[in-house]
Formats: sequence, C-alpha cells, structure tokens
Amino acid sequence: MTQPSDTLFSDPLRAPGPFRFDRDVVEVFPDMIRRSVPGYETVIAMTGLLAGRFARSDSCIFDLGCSLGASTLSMHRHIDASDCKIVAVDNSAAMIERCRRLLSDVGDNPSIELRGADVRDVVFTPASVVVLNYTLQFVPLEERPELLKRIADALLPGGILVLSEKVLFPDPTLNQLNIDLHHDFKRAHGYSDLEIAGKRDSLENVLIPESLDTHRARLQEVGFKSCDVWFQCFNFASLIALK
Ligand code: GEK
Repeated sequence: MTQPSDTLFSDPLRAPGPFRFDRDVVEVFPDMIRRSVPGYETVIAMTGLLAGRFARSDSCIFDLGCSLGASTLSMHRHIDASDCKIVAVDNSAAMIERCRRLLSDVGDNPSIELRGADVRDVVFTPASVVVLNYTLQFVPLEERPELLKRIADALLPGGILVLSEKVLFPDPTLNQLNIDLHHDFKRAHGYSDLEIAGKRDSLENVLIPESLDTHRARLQEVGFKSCDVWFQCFNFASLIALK
C-alpha cells in the first residue's frame, strides 16, 4: 500500500502553528517520520531485537508514545517469552484510533494492550522492557526526571529502557553542523527549504532536545546501573539503560 506523502508544511500562505499529533499528521505519519528522523528504521528494527533479548515471561513491555505502533510491531515479531503483554500508550486520540486498526490482525502472543493516555499518568506494572522512542522530547523538561524514575522503579532487575531522542551538542559548532546535516537529510528526502523551516518553527517549544550528557547523568540519578548510546545518526541518538 502506498503511504500518503507529507506535504503539511508546503503551503507558503499557511503560517504553521504549534505542532500537534492530529488527524492530518496521523494521515502522513509513516512518511513524515521516515523522511525526518535519520536512522528511524534502524532504531525500530533494533528495538525488536533488544526486546527479544530482554523480555521476560510474566512481565510487561511498555511502548510509550507508540504512535502507529512501529516499535510495538517490531517487538511483537521478536518476543518469544511466554505470558508477556505489550502495553502501547499514546495521548493522541487520532494516533490510537489508527494504531488500533493497524494492529487489529496481529496475533496475541504476546498480547497487545493499546491505551489512550498520557505517559505521565501511566501506572506501571513490573516490566522487563520499556521503550521511549522519540517521545520523552515532547514531555515538559521539569517532568522528565519523575517519569524516568517511575520507569526505573517499575523495571525488574536486568530490565532495559530504550530511549531514542533528538539531541543537542554542548559545542556550538558541532551543534550547528548536526542541525545542518539533519536539514541536508531532509532535503535529500525531498523536503523543500520552506517545509524544513515551517516544521522547525512548528516544533519550537514543543520538541525540546537535551544533550547526551544530560540524558546519561539523569538515567544514572534515577537508578539505572549502566547506560550509554548504542546508535546515533547526526542529532538523533538512541540509548539503552540497564536496571
Ligand atoms: C515510533 N515511538 O514510531 N503522552 C503520551 N504520548 C505522547 C505524549 C505524552 N505526554 N507526548 C507525545 N506523545 C513512535 C514515534 S512520535 C515522534 C513517536 C515524532 C506521543 C505523540 O502523540 C506521538 O504519537 C509520539 O508521542 C511521538 O517509533 O513524531 O517525532
């Protein structure tokens, strides 16, 4: 099936408002994220492998900010452990509705529960794998430590958090270079300068990136024993944190 392409920021007469995961975004989401996030497909595929290795029987797997269920599906493919449940959470009603349709014919081993909820309100049950693929960046800065602490507390010993984010660099030259390279990536995938600028303005104060040092320090503070980057492409990185 061909995916509708993302032209949401191509109208020069439409001033972009703050970015929202509404029906228009859901319509083009697979195309948008593939052409906007360098390394997205690799991160999704490897999330499945990581979950296959770390999922434990009788535990939950949380996919926080699941969008259309790409990470959930990838994990579902790789998890053999018995009596696992994947809990996929998103606070966009339009995303959850579409995700429910996309996952409707997926088998129930492991089972999948879709929840329309804010990740900050999730009551965690004992978990062996928690995934935050490009979601923490949308949570207000001051609420990130508490969410990560609750995730660390919910993880069973030996459990894993996969955390993928847009990041910034303390060195201003490297920071600008990575931003420019990201824009080159988007141009190479067919976005115009107008579309790139429109999306950037729309995400201002909505997507708030932090540095890898900030992520690592906070993950240790909230109780993870070991953490580091396993994948990076320009200003998009993915970390694993072990309980
Ligand atoms: C993927 N992980 O395909 N509570 C719940 N959901 C939220 C919240 C929140 N507070 N804030 C944002 N979201 C997915 C991609 S997209 C990343 C994740 C992107 C949801 C939001 O509705 C959206 O579906 C998702 O997090 C972020 O691997 O578009 O850059």
